[in-house]
Amino acid sequence: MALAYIGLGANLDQPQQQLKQALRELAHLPESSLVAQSSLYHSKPVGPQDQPDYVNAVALIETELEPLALLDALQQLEQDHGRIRKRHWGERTLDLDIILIDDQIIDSERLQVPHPFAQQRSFVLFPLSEINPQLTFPNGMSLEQLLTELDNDLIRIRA
Ligand code: ROI
Repeated sequence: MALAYIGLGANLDQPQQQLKQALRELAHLPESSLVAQSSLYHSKPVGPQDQPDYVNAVALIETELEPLALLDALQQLEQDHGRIRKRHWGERTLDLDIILIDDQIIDSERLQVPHPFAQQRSFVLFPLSEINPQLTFPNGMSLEQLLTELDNDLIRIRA
């Protein structure tokens, strides 16, 4: 049994609805259960600025799936949401990223865990801190320390 943090993001086709639906679907992943979810947040795009703002969130799941089986399941969900990806670092209907799996470090062609950019991204770290403010990354960096170096440019969406 592993604990996995999943980052959710969307900026096309009613992004709030995309994320709410995706959270319900995460709760029904095989051999898994949803343990916690952050609020939804509006965030300014990282990458090309000529794209809509994003809605972001983080979920914590408990799963018996192996990392690559989890990745397959998440990619299937992205497909089910009719994922459109127009360009690198561009707009998308649903993005599901594995941020962390326990203290595992995975560096394979298909999957890098922790997510390589997670430690620099406010749209990952602030929702993460809502779920687990005491979190420490496998490289020893604490979430608390990382957050002091980042502007909180997110706007929490009222439920
Ligand atoms: N920017 C924001 N704000 N939120 C995201 O989820 C997101 N996802 C991405 C890129 C294009 C890097 N920018 C993002 O993949």
